[in-house]
Amino acid sequence: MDGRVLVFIPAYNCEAQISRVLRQLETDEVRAVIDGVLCVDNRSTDGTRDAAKAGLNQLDYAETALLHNDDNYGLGGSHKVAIDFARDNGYDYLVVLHGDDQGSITDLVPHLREGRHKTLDFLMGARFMSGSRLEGYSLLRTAANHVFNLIFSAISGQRLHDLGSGLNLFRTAAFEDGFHLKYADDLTFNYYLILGIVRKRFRLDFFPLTWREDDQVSNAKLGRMGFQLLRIIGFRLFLPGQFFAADHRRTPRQSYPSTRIA
Ligand SMILES: Nc1nc2c(ncn2[C@@H]2O[C@H](COP(=O)(O)OP(=O)(O)O)[C@@H](O)[C@H]2O)c(=O)[nH]1
Ligand SMILES: [Mg+2]
Repeated sequence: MDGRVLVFIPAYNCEAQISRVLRQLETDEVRAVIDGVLCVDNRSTDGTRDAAKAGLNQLDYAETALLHNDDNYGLGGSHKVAIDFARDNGYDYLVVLHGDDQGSITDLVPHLREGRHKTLDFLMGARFMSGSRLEGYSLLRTAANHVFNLIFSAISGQRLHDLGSGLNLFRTAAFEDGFHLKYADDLTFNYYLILGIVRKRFRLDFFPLTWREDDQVSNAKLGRMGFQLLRIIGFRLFLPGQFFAADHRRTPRQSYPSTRIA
């Protein structure tokens, strides 16, 4: 197939949900637009690895892989592992689908079928645009997200409908110069990424998705994330040159080694 697509599933302590996420990939509809599946276990302390292995075994794809990070690299660090894997294994696009089953790949499938990604560098899922649906989100959380989206949009001069959902598509070649490598390795990685995408004038668009919160534990606590967002906004606004040159990681690393266990 022209333009090979890899689904990357970041997973950390989502034993209860990872099998459901992998089952999403079993249908013919999904298999028609996806070429390979990669699960990156970020040193889970529960049964995530075994559940992922069993779920991957049920899938019928040309390639499935399970990587175990050599250290806990966070969600951002796991993205860096997956981007390396996609590049090294000849995938042109990387779909990120969070391992805790809050989103559905079926929201992206029609866009892949239409080939919309081929005219873009980044096609990002959005929880806060016309057509999106939120299940189990508090009013406060939704309102806070809208406010931050508006601030980031004003800074960017471009409408941004989400700063970091758990279902996104990246063109692998966009990362060739390593612009993402110094972005934070934790849950804030996406905030840096979206600012980097705008700055580098990549072709970016959004699609609406349904996002649920039922049996998942949300680690992106509103207060802490709000504080981190304000820091990023201040830094980006007042010291833009330094912002894009700085290393935003708590633990700077030369590389992000992982071990293939399946
Ligand atoms: N919290 C957390 N999630 C990680 C980590 N590494 C990978 N993940 C995965 O990243 C995704 C998003 O994390 P989550 O805690 O659910 O954040 P939230 O949904 O934004 O509240 C989930 O699929 C996790 O399994 C990590 O070090 N910490
Ligand atoms: Mg989550």
